[in-house]
Amino acid sequence: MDRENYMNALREDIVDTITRHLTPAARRYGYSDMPLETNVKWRPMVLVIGNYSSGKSSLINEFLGAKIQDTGQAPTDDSFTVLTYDDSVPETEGIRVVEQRDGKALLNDPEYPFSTLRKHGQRFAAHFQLKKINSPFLKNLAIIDTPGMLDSISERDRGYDYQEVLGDLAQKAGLVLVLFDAHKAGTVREAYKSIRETLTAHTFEDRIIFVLNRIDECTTFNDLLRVYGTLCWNLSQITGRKDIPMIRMTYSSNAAAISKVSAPAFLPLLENQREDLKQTILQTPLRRLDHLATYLEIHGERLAHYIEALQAFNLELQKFRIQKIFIGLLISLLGGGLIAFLLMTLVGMADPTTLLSAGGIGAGLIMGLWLAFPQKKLELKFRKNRLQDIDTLTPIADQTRKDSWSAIRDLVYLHLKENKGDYTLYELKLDLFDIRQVNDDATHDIREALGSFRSMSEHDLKEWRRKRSSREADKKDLPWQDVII
Ligand SMILES: Nc1nc2c(ncn2[C@@H]2O[C@H](COP(=O)(O)OP(=O)(O)OP(=O)(O)O)[C@@H](O)[C@H]2O)c(=O)[nH]1
Ligand SMILES: [Mg+2]
Repeated sequence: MDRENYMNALREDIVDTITRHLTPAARRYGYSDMPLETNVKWRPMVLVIGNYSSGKSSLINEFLGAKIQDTGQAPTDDSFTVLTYDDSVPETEGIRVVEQRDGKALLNDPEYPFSTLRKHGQRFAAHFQLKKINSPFLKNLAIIDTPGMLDSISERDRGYDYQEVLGDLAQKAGLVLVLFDAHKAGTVREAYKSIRETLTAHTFEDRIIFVLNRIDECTTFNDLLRVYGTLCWNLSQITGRKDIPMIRMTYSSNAAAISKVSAPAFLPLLENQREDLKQTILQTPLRRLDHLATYLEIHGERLAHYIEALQAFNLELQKFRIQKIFIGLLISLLGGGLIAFLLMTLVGMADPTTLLSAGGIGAGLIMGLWLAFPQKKLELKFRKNRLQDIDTLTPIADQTRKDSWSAIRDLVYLHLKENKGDYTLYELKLDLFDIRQVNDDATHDIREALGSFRSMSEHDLKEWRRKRSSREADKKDLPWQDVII
């Protein structure tokens, strides 16, 4: 319990840090249209994908401990179903769906992280739903069951972009299970591609798990080895890598029992794999914390770099502007002087006050004209030239900076080109200071808390809870300080 509380507290603190420190600046300066916490604020999610009839729903039912999802031989399910926890009915009364919500409500409810999926339209909304279930398996995570992958022709009839939906969901998920059916160890090339493209290399590696399912249908051990070998070959073809990712083997015992095929002799030897898969899924909240910490670090770095670029540009523009205004001022003073001189020599005007005011008015007019035309034109030219050389705006000394720059370069360019935003250099400076502080202190403290969590004993956790509740009263301004004690 304390372990869960600690993880939840840590998760809340990370999300809170993002909400309070990164999102306001990200939205103000055009780094992101939506709050940065949108994708990460909800509970950890496990996305289950695979060909139709690969046994996704049967396996999920087995984890949940009840027949919640429909199963069947033909393509059975054409909906994305989010399965989450609800304890309003005790599990002793039977595990079941306690509440159901349709896609429209789900996409519009700010409590859930799905608003970004609205872009997939009405047809998708009609194939999206949520079920709340009183299964203890879902206490700390949610599972998303997906419609099975069909051939590419039938995919087109769905009325929404299935691959893109998968990619978007994978981005939000803490773990993606890719299921293969032992009988058709066919590939899921397209889904793999869309997930590969949406997740960055770093997050991809530790988020995806390949599962060879329905292994009870292999009649002999030789048969299993053949199927396993085919799958490895197919995977190396789609991943383009020689080192094959680990493949877990499992089956659904309930489905196997009704299939009436006698269980192969090797099955008991692989029971540990099933348990292993279950444990990996249950570990998702902890892995999710690592992802969250990385998310905070990456966006913290990028956002700081982004603001730095805006600051550098605006500073240069300001300098240029002052220089040109100074030139304009000189020209208008000279012009004013010339007017006074001409009035004196050509018209014979001698009264110094009249001369001064005539010169002054002349200088003012020239300055006005300067600001309205040449100054504006010069500034436009400066913007254009500077944007052509945008890569020199900020120093890019190492690979981290290179990576963050390549992630934000186009955003910075567009923002500056369209001359967006209404902020001062001073505001940029304050926000940059705040975000750098988050990058230096918060991320370090969060990593430390994550590191020590793994080795914390029950006693340590109790002690932590005691200290935390006594601190609750005088909550510090910096959220991460509540966790680190
Ligand atoms: N023998 C055996 N049969 C299984 C296993 N898993 C699923 N099945 C059977 O395979 C069929 C398809 O299972 P589902 O769980 O509906 O598969 P799915 O991947 O959810 O299919 P779609 O929702 O259509 O994409 C059902 O008739 C199940 O009873 C398994 O591990 N062993
Ligand atoms: Mg299904």
